[in-house]
Amino acid sequence: MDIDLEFKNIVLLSTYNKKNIDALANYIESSENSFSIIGYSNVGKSSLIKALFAAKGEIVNNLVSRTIGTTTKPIELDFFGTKVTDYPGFILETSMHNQLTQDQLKIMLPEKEINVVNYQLNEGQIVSIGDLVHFETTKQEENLGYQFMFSNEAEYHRGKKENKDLSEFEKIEINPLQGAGRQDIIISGIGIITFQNKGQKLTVHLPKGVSVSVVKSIFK
Ligand SMILES: Nc1nc2c(ncn2[C@@H]2O[C@H](COP(=O)(O)OP(=O)(O)O)[C@@H](O)[C@H]2O)c(=O)[nH]1
Ligand SMILES: [Mg+2]
Repeated sequence: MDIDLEFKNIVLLSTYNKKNIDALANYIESSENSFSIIGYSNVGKSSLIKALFAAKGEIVNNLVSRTIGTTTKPIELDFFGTKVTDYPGFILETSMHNQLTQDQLKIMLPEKEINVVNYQLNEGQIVSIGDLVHFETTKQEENLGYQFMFSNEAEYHRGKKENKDLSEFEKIEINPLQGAGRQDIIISGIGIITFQNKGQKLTVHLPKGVSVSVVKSIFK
């Protein structure tokens, strides 16, 4: 589905740090329009609505949860005379989210700012994250480090590839962007692995159907 949307008035918000929440609450309250809160699952749509009400001294319960799919149908709310609708989130078909049990989601969806985990990897070694993502590289001339950004609760293991049964997983060869430089491997819905492109071959093994993309690193 193609939707021709134009962005106007982009405002950065933080529900937890209360950044710009009061201003948005005032804007919505005094507007003649109605408002739809839309976006991917678990990005904080319902929390935002809760914070907007809180900014006006009202408590709304039962909107927010860590589990995906809490908001299952649009919920229309009356924000002091303005209609505000909380929508269910979108989940990409190829997101890891679709593969995880509720218990795994609790571990793999970050609650806090992520601590970057650094590993040097030699050929024949594999780094596994939460037994969901398995990452390996071929021999490289320099000793390169790889940075892993996943939930702080995720368990990491580094071990020999031959000790690992990867038959249940789909093997994906990473195609780096042309040229050297720092690049990010984005594993849909769950995390990022950052690397320096030195011509080494990189492979990830993922549950079947999860997509991977490579972008110029968004990190400095
Ligand atoms: N760190 C952080 N977590 C947030 C923030 N807003 C929401 N969350 C958490 O993200 C999870 C999903 O929030 P929710 O509002 O239900 O997302 P929704 O699926 O988009 O409606 C919950 O565990 C929230 O506590 C925020 O500003 N900062
Ligand atoms: Mg919600």
